[in-house]
Amino acid sequence: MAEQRDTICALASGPPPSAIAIVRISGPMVREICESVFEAGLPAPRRSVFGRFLDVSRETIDEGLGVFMPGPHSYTGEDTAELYLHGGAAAIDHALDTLCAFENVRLAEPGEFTRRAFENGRLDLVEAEGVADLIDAETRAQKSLALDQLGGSLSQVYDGWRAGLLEAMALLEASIDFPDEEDAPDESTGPVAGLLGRMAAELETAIDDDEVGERIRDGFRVAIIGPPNAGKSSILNRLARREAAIVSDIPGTTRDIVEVRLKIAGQVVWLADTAGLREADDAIEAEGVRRALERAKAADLRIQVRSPDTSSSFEGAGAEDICVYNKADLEKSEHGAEIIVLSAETGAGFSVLEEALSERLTKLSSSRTAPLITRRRHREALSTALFHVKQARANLERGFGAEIVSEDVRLAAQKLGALVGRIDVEDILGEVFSSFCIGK
Ligand SMILES: Nc1nc2c(ncn2[C@@H]2O[C@H](COP(=O)(O)OP(=O)(O)OP(=O)(O)O)[C@@H](O)[C@H]2O)c(=O)[nH]1
Ligand SMILES: [Mg+2]
Repeated sequence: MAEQRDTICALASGPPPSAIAIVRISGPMVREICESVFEAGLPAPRRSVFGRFLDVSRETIDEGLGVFMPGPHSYTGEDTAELYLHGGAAAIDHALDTLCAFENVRLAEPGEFTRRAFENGRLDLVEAEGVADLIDAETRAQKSLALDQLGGSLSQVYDGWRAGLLEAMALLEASIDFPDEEDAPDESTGPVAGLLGRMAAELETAIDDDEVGERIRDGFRVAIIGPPNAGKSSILNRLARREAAIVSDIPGTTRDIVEVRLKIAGQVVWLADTAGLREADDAIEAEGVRRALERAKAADLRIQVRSPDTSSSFEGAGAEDICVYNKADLEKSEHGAEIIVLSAETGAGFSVLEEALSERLTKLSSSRTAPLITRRRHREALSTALFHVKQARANLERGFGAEIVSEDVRLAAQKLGALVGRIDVEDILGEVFSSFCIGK
């Protein structure tokens, strides 16, 4: 007989003290535990019952609601129970000590409940990542992206591509099985070429997405850039509403990149202050300038700053950059409508700058429609799959045999399968679930 699986338990709600604490249990011992710990015995499935929770010596742990959810229709797919206690440390400890005293019961590892849900087919790997993202979500945009992913819309797209590749493989197999029939290869490679062409185009479109999904999940990168002393650090501080960067009248004050995390237009934004751009004499400043240029290049959006003590030309600014002319309190000057005139000293013009930032971020975040790629793991798997699809197409065009063509199609399908967690997943499971919190 197979060894009995451990039953796991954990505090599933936030750290104490809290109004209510939820202790969660999953595994084969759940029925026995409920019969013993719930004073009124095992409750009817999925009905919450109020009563006392008792330890082995029949001492009261606490009173509260208890729920029993039999597998396979539970979160983990196993028998599961939840105890709603008062959220104090003593009650929680007493409950967990009591549970762990049962045979084969132990505290859960991080993400272990969701890992069991995956292993029992309740969630695929991409949906499980959606659970983690939903717990981490701070903005509505992140939440709706995570809910989409948890609901399976991303998995459906990936599975759809995999199905197309399996179809191509079946067609190729057919041509291997009938090598003598003159017309068999043509009959099958025609549709295969079409299928692979469509697949390559779809994968390419998905990958070439300006990484909008990752930006919504991890934050958009905005860089403040311009010559020394223009007031870049002062602008960062005012937008961040705190003195995050050092401000001084000495040109070349900022060397390292100073980054603050903000929420603008419902999006997470990493706003970076950078070293003033000039031909630097000393090596440290030169390194600062190099980093500034690198960050500006990697940014999703740039704020170009000029002021009366710098050249007023916005030469080098891109069409998408926000151009601001700072220190307007010092000098009245005429500028085109596309330039935002402001003063980091008085705060004048900042509402216009914040409005412009909101508008650009809204445009960036809505430039693609769901489902969006949300993680590097997905992007890498899709890129590898695309590589193999292209390789298969090329081999087909060169007139290579179906066995050779089919090998690349198989590798592409395998990559998509592993992405969703259908095959060959052991090595990535640890990576996916280790970032979860205990009790999830
Ligand atoms: N009058 C006035 N002074 C400003 C304004 N913004 C910044 N300053 C001053 O200009 C000087 C330079 O400001 P910083 O914010 O350090 O400029 P920076 O662009 O970060 O300079 P570097 O880090 O050297 O590249 C400081 O003395 C600020 O107090 C403004 O709007 N009006
Ligand atoms: Mg500075």
